[in-house]
Amino acid sequence: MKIKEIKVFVCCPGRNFVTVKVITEDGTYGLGDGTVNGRELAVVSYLEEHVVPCLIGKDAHQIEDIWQYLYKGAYWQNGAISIAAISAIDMALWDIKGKLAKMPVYLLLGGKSRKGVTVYVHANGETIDEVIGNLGAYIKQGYKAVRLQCALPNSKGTYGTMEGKKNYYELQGNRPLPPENEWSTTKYLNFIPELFKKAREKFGYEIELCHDVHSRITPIEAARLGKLLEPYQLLFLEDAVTTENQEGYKILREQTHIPLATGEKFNTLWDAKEMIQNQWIDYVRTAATHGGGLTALRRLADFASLYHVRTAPHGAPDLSPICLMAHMHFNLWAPNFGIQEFVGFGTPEINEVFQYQVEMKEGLLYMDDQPGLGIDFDEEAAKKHPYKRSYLPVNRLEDGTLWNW
Ligand code: CS2
Ligand code: MG
Repeated sequence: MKIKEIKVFVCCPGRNFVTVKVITEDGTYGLGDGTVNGRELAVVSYLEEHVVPCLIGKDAHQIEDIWQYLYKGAYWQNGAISIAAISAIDMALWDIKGKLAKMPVYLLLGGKSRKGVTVYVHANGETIDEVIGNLGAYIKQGYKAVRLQCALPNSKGTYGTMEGKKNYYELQGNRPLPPENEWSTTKYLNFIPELFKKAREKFGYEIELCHDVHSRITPIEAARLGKLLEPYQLLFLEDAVTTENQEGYKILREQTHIPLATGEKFNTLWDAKEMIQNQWIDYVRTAATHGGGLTALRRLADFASLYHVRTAPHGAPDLSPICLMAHMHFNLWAPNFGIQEFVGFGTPEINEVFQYQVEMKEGLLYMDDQPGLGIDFDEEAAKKHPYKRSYLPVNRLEDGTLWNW
């Protein structure tokens, strides 16, 4: 089944998304997500200038060979931009294969290992009381796991909070230059334990809680935070430390038994290898969009399963609904699936561009069986939301030092 055409779209229904549409000679098409937050046009250019010309005429069924061709064949093969491009093509080819086989992709992967996909949602706020109120609302809605993030008091913006915006899309979609956040590790370490103490006092220990440190502290500071949070029995502490120096997690592991999650910035299995085989982490967070698509995620899940590591795919607002649907199939299949990050059912603008159907029942996400990934993309609706340059924030210490955001 030859690839006849590949279209690349970047649209901004609240925030920018990069979408790939691979069309075969019989008109069957598949969709993939290639969004890299703040660098979207780099992925568009990589796809249009360097990937698309090589794929026209290739057999869409040859998913593995095309993956190897785009990875090994690129020579300069690693990095967020190139892997997002490969990921988008890979998701689209799996979508096509499912459509041609008239099967949902999870059946092609090996069938269901579970009835539904357990998710965690985001409760955030400018104050601890606001976060606790949002946590209570999610518990009432039936969610089983919630991530808590709170703005540092008197701070200039803190990762994971809304800064007064109505939703993540409004917050992320209009940053013509990188906003500057301010950070104090001391204030953070003195503040965050109180958030989880209050949450457990009010709601007990049945609700699963997690927290994203977002790589903003050092290994020994993270060890201190881990010990401070141990009494509150988190499901996991995410990105406690940046993963450039992976040995940093060894220090963490020796100091605290808090479960650790990382990997949303991993682009290949090799990025994850050392941390998984040394069992320095408990959950690997790599997403289909940033980790090489479903072809690569399968390999990562199988490798992780050798070391008691479970998957907890990244599901932030900058991953499109196509990535969510790819994860629905991956998460239904993966024997060592842990939990899926979920930031809600989109917005009217997003759902006008991306047509898909998931529903939440008792904390689990379900989808109906459709061939392929089970999502569509409205090109005309996308045209109504043109790309708008927008950046992630940068973070500075109070003395002005540039820091991890
Ligand atoms: C975060 C992301 O959801 C998460 O775990 O780390 O929101 C991350 O900040 C964004 O994906 C960056 O683009
Ligand atoms: Mg994160």
